[in-house]
Amino acid sequence: MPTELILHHYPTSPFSEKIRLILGRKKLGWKSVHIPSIMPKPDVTALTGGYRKTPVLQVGADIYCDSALICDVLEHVQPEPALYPAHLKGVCRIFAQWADSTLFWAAMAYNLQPKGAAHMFADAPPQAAKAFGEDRKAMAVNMTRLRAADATSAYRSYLRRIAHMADEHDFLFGMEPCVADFAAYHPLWFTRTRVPVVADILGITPSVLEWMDRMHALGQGLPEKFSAADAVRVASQSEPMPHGSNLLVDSAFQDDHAIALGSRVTVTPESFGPEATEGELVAATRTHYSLRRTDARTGTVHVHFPRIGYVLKKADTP
Ligand SMILES: N[C@@H](CCC(=O)N[C@@H](CS)C(=O)NCC(=O)O)C(=O)O
Repeated sequence: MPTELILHHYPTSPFSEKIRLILGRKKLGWKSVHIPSIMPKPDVTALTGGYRKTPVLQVGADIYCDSALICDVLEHVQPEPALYPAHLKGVCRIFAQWADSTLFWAAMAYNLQPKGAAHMFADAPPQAAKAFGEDRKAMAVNMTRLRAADATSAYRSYLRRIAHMADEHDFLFGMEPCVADFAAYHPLWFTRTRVPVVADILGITPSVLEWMDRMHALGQGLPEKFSAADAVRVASQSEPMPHGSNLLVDSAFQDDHAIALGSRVTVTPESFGPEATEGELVAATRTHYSLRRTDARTGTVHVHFPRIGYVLKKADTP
């Protein structure tokens, strides 16, 4: 059974930074495949069947989409130290979901204000900024875009709230980091490292900066360079893990959509990124969906999505 963790990511991706630090916290070895930050991404979509967001975790012929689901997989692979400590189980997931959505989009609208965006692309050819802007515009479905001034107000308030937590203990909910810390860290990391010209906003909350230093010190585990071609080869030479014994926590069927297992379905992100993945529904559990699909390059793979944040439909329904 394959156990090698292959992370498809790129260095400047915030959600990837969340996962890289969790790999560090859990002291895991992993294969690092750098992927493009804009479309086209032919190797990624050969594995996922359409999903194009970053990061994606591959284990053999099993493809795990979305950092929230990747957290579940890593907790299963290496339970200690825990991302979801028993006494924080509910609150840390709820906080992480807020951080990955509300905090993330306020921070990104702040980060990408004209001064930040100009800095990001200062050394790149002019067409790079244009291509990036067009790519992200095409992804922006079902999204509320904050204006820079409103984003600044929200981001500042959120930083103060996080500071109230960081003032109390080393990490947000106590002396050890949990999933909430990793989710809150990555948008702030982007501000600090990618757009230092607007990072003065972090200076109003010194305890947040100290907490960020502690997060950074967790490291990134043991990455080893790997090529996209090798990753595709690993998928083609592996069988998907049997349902019920893969790296996900649950396997009981939960039918909220009146869609039977074995149906042809699509799974699409609720917002940001309209690309759908189509396949045969092989699992729909309390926490996730799994689709079986076959690609000329990868052979048969199982592509897994979290239930929350994704739309499940019968294929060929509008
Ligand atoms: N809910 C997703 C969000 C992922 C996401 O939005 N990632 C950004 C980069 S950090 C992205 O996909 N940007 C476009 C791209 O990389 O193609 C997750 O938690 O993984």
